[in-house]
Amino acid sequence: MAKALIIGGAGFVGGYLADHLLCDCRMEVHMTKLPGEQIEREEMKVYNLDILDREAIIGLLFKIRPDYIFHLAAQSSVGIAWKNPGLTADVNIKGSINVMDAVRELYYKPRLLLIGSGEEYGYILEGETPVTEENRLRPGNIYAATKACQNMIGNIYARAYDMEVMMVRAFNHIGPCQSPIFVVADFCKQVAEIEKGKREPVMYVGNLNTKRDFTDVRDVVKAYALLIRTGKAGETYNVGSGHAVTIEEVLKLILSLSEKEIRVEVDANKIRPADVPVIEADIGKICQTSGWTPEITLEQTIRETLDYWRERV
Ligand code: A2R
Repeated sequence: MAKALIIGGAGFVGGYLADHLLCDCRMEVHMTKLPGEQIEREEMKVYNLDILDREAIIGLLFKIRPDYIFHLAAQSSVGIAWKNPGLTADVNIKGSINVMDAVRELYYKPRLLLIGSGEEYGYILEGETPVTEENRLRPGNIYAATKACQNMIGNIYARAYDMEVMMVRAFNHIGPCQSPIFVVADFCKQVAEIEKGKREPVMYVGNLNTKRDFTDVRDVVKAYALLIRTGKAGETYNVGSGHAVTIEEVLKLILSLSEKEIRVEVDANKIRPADVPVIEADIGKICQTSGWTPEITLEQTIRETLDYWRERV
C-alpha cells in the first residue's frame, strides 16, 4: 500500500485530501499539524511538526518513509500576509526549503507536491487570460510573492538535485469548513448569522469587482492526488475551474439562496491595499497530463457552504 504524508494537514484542504487518499486512493495516510492544532482522526497517524524546524522534518521522514508528500503547510491568507510579511516569508519560503532539504536527506526519492497559488501570476494583462503556466509572474501581494518564490526554488531543486518535485498553482478553492477569513465562507457565515437573527440584515463586503477562479475543494484534492502520481518533475500545473467570476456574482448567488432580505455595505477593513483585477486559470496542462477535470458546480459548492454555516452559527 502506498504511503502518503500530508504536511500541514490541520487546515482547510488537509482533511479533504486525507479523506480522498484514504477512501478513494486506498493509501496509508500520515499527517502533520502544528502543536496547537486539533485533529481527531483514528484512520491515520498524526504528528506535531513546525516546518521551521528542519531537523524535525528529517526525523519524521526517516520514521515514516512516505512515497508521496503533499506539502500544504503555509501562511495561506493574503490579508494576514500584508500584516505579517516576515512570518509569511519564513513559513512559505524557508519552511518549504526545509521540507525540500529534508527530502534530499532520504536515501530514496519520494514524490513531493508543493502547493502554490494562482495569485503568483498577479497582474495578468489583457489577452493573457486564461493564464497558462508559462505566463510571466507579476505577484501583486506578499503572499503571492512568497508562493512564486517557493515555485522557483522547487523548480531549481528538481533540476539541480534530480528530485521528484512537482508544483501546483491552485486558484481559489472553496467549500464547507473553510475559515471565514476567505470571501465565500465569510459571505455564507454572514448570511447564516442574519437568518438566525444574530445580526442586522446587512452584508459587509470588500471589493466586488475583482474576478476570481473558484473550484470546490473536493475537486482540488482529486487534482493533487492525480498530479503526485502523474506529474512530471520540475513542472508546474494550474489547478482551477478555468472560469473566473466576479465577487459580485458570487455575492448575488449567495444572497439569492438567503431566506432574508439583505442590504449590502462596503466595509473599509475588507478592502485590500491592492487587488489584482482578474485571475483565471488555463487548465489544459493538468487535464492533459492527469485526465483531471473539475466536476462540482459553483452553485453546489455555495449551497453546501451556506448549509455548513447554517448548522454552525
Ligand atoms: O496558520 P495555521 O495556524 O492555521 O496553521 C497552518 C499550517 N501552518 C504550519 N504548519 C507547519 N509549520 C508551520 N510553521 C506552519 N504555519 C502554518 O499549515 C494550517 O493548519 C496549514 C495550512 O492550512 P490552511 O492555512 O488552511 O491552507 P489550505 O487552505 O489548507 O491550503 C493548503 C495549501 C496552502 O499552501 C495554501 O497556501 C495553498 O494550498 O493554497
